Parts: sequence; C-alpha cells; structure tokens
Amino acid sequence: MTYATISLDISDTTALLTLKRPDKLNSLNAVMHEELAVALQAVAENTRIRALLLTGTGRGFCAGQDLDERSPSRTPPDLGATLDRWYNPLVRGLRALPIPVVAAVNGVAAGAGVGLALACDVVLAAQSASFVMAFSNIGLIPDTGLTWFLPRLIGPARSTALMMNGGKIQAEDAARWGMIWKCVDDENLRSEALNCAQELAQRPTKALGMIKTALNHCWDQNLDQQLDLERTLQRTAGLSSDYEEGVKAFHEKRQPVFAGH
Ligand code: LHQ
Repeated sequence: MTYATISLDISDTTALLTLKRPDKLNSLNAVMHEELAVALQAVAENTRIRALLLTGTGRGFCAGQDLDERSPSRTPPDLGATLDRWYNPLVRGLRALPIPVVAAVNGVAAGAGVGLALACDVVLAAQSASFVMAFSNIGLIPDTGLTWFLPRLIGPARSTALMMNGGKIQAEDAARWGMIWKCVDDENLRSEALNCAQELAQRPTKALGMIKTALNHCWDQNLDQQLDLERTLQRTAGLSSDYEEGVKAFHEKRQPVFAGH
C-alpha cells in the first residue's frame, strides 16, 4: 500500500514506520491518523514481523495534533470525540501489539507526539531531541496516555510541573529522569535504533509480547494479582518452542536461535 504521510518498510522480520510530514514537524492530521491505523493493522496481521521501529523525518519526531486542522470555528469542537476516534485507538494499538515497538525520537516531540513516543516499549532519542508538554500552552490537558505514562515513568512532582508549565526537557534529561531508555548521539540514532529493533526481532517474540502484557497490567494490580498473571503467562511461555530452544542452547553452550513462537 502507498501512503501519503507515512511509510512502512518491512525488511525481513523488522518493520520501519516513518512519519513523513517534515515541514509540519510530522504533526498528526486526519490522513496521517488514517494511515497509521492501517499500517498498525498491517503490522499486527503480519506474523513475520517481530519488531517495529517508529521514527520521524526531518528535524521533528512528531509535534502532536496538526493545529492547522484546528482553526477556531463557530461550532464548539468535541475533542473527546477526536481522542475516541484517533488518539486512543493509536495508543491502545501500540500497547496491544504483541511485538516490541522501538521509538527513535529524531527531534522535537510535542503534545501528543510525546504520548506517541512513550506508548512505545523502548525509546531512544537523539541528543538534540526534546520533549515538549505543549498541551497547557494551548489550554488543553495532556492526552495520548500521558497522564498515565508520565507519572509512572518520572514521578508526580516532575510530571505535574512539566504538564502545568508546558515545559520542555532535553533528551539527556529525559534519559536521566527515566522517561526514555537512552539518549544517543544524533548521528548514531538511526543505526542504534535499527540495531535495537533488529536484535529484539531475533529474541523470543512470544515471551516479549507477554512481557508487554505483564507490564501493561503491573500498575493497576496488587502483588497477588500480578503473581497470578505471571503464572498464567509463564505457563504459556513454558509451552513455547522458544523456551525449549533456549534451554537446549544453554545446555549445548551455544547461542539460541529463536523462531519467535
Ligand atoms: C506545526 C505544529 C503543529 C501544525 C509545528 N501543527 N504545524 C488532541 C486532540 C485534539 C486536538 C488537539 O490536540 C490533541 C493533542 C495535542 O497534540 S495538543 C498539542 C499540539 N501541539 C502543539 O501545541 C505543539 C505546537 N508546536 C510547537 O509548540 C513548536 O512548533 C515546537 C515546540 C514543536 C517546535 O518549535 P520550533 O522548533 O521553534 O519550530 P516551529 O514552531 O518553527 O515549527 C516549524 C514548523 O512546523 C512551523 O511551520 P512554518 O510554516 O512556520 O515553518 C510550525 O507552524 C509547524 N508546526 N507544530 N502541531
């Protein structure tokens, strides 16, 4: 399929999803939302894909909602409907993908662009990248899962201040605060992120998907519930051919070759 605002390139077991509206810092318009939904569905349905890498073109990662589509009008807008239609399915879709999703934040991420990055599983950012909690600058509250992700990642004190003052943090601070996995030199971002995705694609995919499930639930369950969930998931993991291969490779003192099931 040909897309106008994104590209989806599949090479072997890794898919590369690129946001392609560089002149608007890859802000999300209706077409891009449509195309992202189709692309995520295509990734979800393609069982050969074992890792997804998400990045942007140009000097931005994603500047959130395209504000050019949001000119003041006489009809009061229903932003709740916009979230229901586009943003919430996007976050849910990324969290529900049973494969690791790596974000390569190549430049500024603002508003929903921050949420998009943090909805990914492993986030790398270029040294020159920054994260701007732009919502309150235009009279909105953080969405795209940010009121859920951010306090869990960096704690309530830092989250509250950033959300209220519309603040910006640089990638290095984001890494130091535990908001992202790591900050890398600009010129190395693409290769490091690609290596990261390709390496994850060689790992036991089914187990990685279940790690995602366990972590998706860990914040709102008590220890007893989480232990029960671990038991259920581990029972499934224990029946996988990757577990069999992992133990066999250990005994044979060689690297395992995981088939992903
Ligand atoms: C943009 C945008 C943009 C259009 C830069 N739209 N053109 C959900 C539900 C429904 C509605 C509302 O929203 C949401 C969730 C949200 O995401 S709300 C938050 C929306 N995003 C923002 O408020 C961020 C707005 N952008 C900025 O604050 C700055 O552009 C940042 C901090 C991202 C980057 O600043 P600079 O590096 O100084 O770049 P710039 O401002 O010069 O932008 C470059 C170009 O990109 C410029 O166009 P131009 O034609 O003048 O070169 C901007 O107009 C355009 N652009 N963000 N969101």
